[in-house]
Amino acid sequence: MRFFLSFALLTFFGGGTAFAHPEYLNYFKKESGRAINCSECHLNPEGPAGNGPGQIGSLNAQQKKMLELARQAKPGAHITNPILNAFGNEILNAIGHDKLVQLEQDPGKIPGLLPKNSDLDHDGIPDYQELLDGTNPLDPNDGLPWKLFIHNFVKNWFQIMMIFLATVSGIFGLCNLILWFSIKAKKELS
Ligand SMILES: [Ca+2]
Repeated sequence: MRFFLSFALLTFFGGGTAFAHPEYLNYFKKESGRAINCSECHLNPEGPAGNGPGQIGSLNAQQKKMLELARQAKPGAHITNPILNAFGNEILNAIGHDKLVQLEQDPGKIPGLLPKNSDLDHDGIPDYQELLDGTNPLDPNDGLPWKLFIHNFVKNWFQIMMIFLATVSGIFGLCNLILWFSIKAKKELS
């Protein structure tokens, strides 16, 4: 499972200097016990520094303006940072740039500041919880197995119940058919 917090490169959050901020990454890596990489929050799995797709060096003039606006994001903003993915932007807009930079020293507060009902990949596990779990909030197939099981069971309980009833009915019918053949055979022999 790929993970996360490319927070390692919330570079951009730091005010424009392209260097890594390992505090976020180290915190959630330790808390979840899972491997984490930049693609959790950034468009490029290598993070923001570089000239590849989704990295600062590849931004055009308009995207650079968006990046500047993102550096001024306040809590509740609706800004798209061109180097962040949907989850990275969710964090930025929920917390705001300045507060997020402050939380570099206390990353454990970040999940509590995210929307409680946001589930970007619709897998039934809220984004903030996936952050804590070390799973990818943008991948519906990446989640703690038992949480995904519960979500899918609740979501598909009617179909599961119908399959169960059909199976039980089929077995019951087959048993009675065998019994009928057995009785008939005994009568013919006697
Ligand atoms: Ca989710």
